[in-house]
Amino acid sequence: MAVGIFDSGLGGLTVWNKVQERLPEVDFVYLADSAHAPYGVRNADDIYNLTCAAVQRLFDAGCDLVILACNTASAAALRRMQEGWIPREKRVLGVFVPLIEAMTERQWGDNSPPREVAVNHVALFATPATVASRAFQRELSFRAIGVDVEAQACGGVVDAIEEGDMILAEALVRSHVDALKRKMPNPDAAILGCTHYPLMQEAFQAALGAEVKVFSQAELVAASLADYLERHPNMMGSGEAAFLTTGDPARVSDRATQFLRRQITFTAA
Ligand code: DGN
Repeated sequence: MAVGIFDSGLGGLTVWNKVQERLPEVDFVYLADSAHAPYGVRNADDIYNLTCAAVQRLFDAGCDLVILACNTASAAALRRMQEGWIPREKRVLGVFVPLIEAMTERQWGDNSPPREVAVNHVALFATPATVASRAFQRELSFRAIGVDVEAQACGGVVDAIEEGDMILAEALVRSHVDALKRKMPNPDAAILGCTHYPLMQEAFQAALGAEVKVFSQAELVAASLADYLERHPNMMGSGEAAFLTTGDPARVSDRATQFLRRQITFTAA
């Protein structure tokens, strides 16, 4: 049994990289829907249909558990998928829960009333679709009070990363942080609400200033999945990973190898 990891492109590799460091004996199948990336500028129906098709592909590859390592899909599609699309014997998890658990310092199953948390002024950086969904603010409001969230839709950053143009990606990060600071001059925490953004974490931290605590999902999701798999030891395998893409495997392999600084070979999905 393998764990499926899905993203519209390469961003989910930041999650896979941390997860396999923590769980070297788990088998993974990674699927990048590169032919349809970026999802962040698509409408909710489109994102839902593409995400269902990708997750079905991972079910067909033998995955009983799939991580949507994509905030855009988690925000726009996961709830709807959970309302009846997911077969009873399969599990699909998103990337919001570990982030909100870390920010609010409380477990997901803790259904006590919302309460004050350590951070008050939070900058959220995400794709236009994730920002438009307001899913993060909705989930947070069930658990925390007194948190002012200012969201910045970071148009262009995912495309620049997928193109391997890190100079453009850095310039865009700086301009999105400036735009955020015009709305919220002194955030005390920032959320990198897109799995591509850990690749730009230094640029975000530099533009925000060292005093801003940056929450990045890769490690949080890895810790949460490790916790889940420790409770489900039947999912341990022999540490193999397969990488599938709906795009051009040679091109996607080149980019992935460049990002993770290790050989990653994609084949056609
Ligand atoms: N990595 C995806 C996310 O976390 O939202 C980016 C989605 C996209 O295609 N823009």
